[in-house]
Amino acid sequence: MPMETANMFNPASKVSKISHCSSMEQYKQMHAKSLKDPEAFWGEISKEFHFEEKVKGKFLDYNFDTTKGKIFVRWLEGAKTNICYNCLDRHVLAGKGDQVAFYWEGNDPADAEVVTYGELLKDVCRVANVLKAKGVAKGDRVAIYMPMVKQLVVAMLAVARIGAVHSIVFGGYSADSLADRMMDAQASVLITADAVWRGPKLIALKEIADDALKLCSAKDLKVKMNLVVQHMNKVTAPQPASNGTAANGNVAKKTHFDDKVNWDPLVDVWWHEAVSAASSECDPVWMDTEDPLFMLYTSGSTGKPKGVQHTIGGYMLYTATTFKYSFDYHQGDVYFCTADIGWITGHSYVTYGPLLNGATSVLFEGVPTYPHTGRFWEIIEKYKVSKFYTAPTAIRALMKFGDEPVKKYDLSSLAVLGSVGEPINPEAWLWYYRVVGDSNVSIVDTFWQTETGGHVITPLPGATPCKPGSACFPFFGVDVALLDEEGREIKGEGEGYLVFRRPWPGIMRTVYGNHERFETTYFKKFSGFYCTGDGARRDSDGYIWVTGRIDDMLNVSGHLLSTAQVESSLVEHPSVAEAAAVARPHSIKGECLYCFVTLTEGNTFEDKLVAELKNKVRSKIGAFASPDFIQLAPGLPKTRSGKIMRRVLRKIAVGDKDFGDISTLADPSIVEKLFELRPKES
Ligand code: 6R9
Repeated sequence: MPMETANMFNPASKVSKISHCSSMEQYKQMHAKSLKDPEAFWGEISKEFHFEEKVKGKFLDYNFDTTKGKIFVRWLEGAKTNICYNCLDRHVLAGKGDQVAFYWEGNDPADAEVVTYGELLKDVCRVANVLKAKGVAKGDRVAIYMPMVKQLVVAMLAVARIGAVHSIVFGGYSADSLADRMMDAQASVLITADAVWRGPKLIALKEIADDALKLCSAKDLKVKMNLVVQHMNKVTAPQPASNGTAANGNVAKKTHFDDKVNWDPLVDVWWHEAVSAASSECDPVWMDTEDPLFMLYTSGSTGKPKGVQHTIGGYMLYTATTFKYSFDYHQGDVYFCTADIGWITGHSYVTYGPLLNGATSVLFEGVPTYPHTGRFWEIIEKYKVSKFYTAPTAIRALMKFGDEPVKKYDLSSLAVLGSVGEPINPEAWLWYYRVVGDSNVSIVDTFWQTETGGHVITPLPGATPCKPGSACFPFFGVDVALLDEEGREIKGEGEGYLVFRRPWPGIMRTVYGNHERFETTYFKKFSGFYCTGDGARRDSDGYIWVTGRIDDMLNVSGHLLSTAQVESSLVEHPSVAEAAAVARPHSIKGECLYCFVTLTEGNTFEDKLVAELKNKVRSKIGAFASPDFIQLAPGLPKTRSGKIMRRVLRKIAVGDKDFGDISTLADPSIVEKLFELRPKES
């Protein structure tokens, strides 16, 4: 293939004839216009949406420079809108009430449901009325802890409809994590479900939520209602195989759900009972564009998660526009994003972006390998999916089963394949392109963050010739710069801190309840720039290659964790005096956790302790954070000022003796000792 020798992949023929942006020329013009005249660029786009009142103040006002005062960003000042109205009513009023909004595909292939825009609107209004009747009003925070079911989308839109603020906590988080987030947000209502099957595993959401509510009430947070979706009676349970293991060979912890959830009549309310009694009409509350829409917690380098807060107007324009251009969305497409709504990708590209465009999507409850390793491909064939969006960790996990599970299905409907969550290695990129995409699709490697609201660096199908592993070029409105340690700009080729010089509409506005933390985390390091915390390289053709985090963050299967968060869970164990966590490359997860623990006097390092420590991290943070390796550390490599030299620990984790300069360590001899104590299986 000639394109391959040049290491450049031209935009696929499938989309190039019709794409919204069909050449690099057009991309460059649009990008230049978006920077030169943001008001004209986004003003034109905003005409597609309903604003109850027009902009009265400045279209864009901001300060990115901590030396000049408070950091702030305001778009569309004085305008009033409602994002739920724009996601639903606008399409229903335009006669699209019967169009499918979601094909819900259950954990078991036998479970499926279709939801139209019209039905979604009615359900949303009913739930909005239930919330209103409980006294939930504009600005109140509602926590949501749910599986990937349509009621999750309904819940978030109902909250937005009445001007309240949603705070969704991923269903894989532990009771502690849920309680921490609810307390930080001071949430007055929780919405959850009885339980869910994820692959062969049962996740008892209500039980976990009950534990979280106990923790909240011990700290004086009064939760008015726990609205519970009854889900388990509608779904097919995994069939245990005759040898007592569940269908795919993994032993399920529980293989049945006994229908009995604990019930506290003072707070617990069944969703189906409340909703069936509620009216299916509910006027939207017209909100200021800069009113908060939601907060979503993301790991912070000090350990305590940050409530990243997004506002309504800018987020609406940005998620809608990135969805339209990055996936080259057209009416008639069927779109499938595999991310859980509990993460930002699900917020922006399962719910808001697609619905704002009136798109038809697949909402998938399950996992890629259940009941078989071709499940994604089976779903793509079943619904004739044209745009597909997943994470490198899933691609790598599926790659290891070879091409055969992919080739079993007709994937000819695919035109755009997206990737998100971490840098995608060229090998996985090429497999995605060739095997899944039959060398006839556009791959979009979308770089962005919870904080950015939507894609900030991404190729555009039909326009951008791709290089495998590069996220390519900035999206409209995004002004990229690379800086060196001293804050000097690196022009042309080079590597440095990835920063943005000005706000795009979807950027976060604050850390909930802690504006100072927002300023210090993102703006203190380089005055006048938003700092992503990632490093990046610009090549001689101007392509951006994101190289990964340059702070103390770990990226496990595309989920960010901070070293501090993991370490503080470990030291909670009475046998642990001190701990240090680093990332070690992992063929499927991208990175996995490798932890070092120093024990308190009188304790011995044995398998039982290792198991307990792994469990500790699981129960404090969530199963996805479970460390792969834990090793004994008689001491940690610290500088004389007491800072742990993590680069040395990273070397030990991979068995590399090339430690570099360790002369600044208080006790350099500890490094050899640690190397010797590496666990055998590592
Ligand atoms: C959307 C999301 C953000 C961090 C980000 C970076 C990494 C995400 C990437 C990528 C390279 C990509 N990241 N997408 N790195 N290429 N296409 O993942 O948000 O969970 O906040 O994580 O993920 O390190 O800073 P979030």
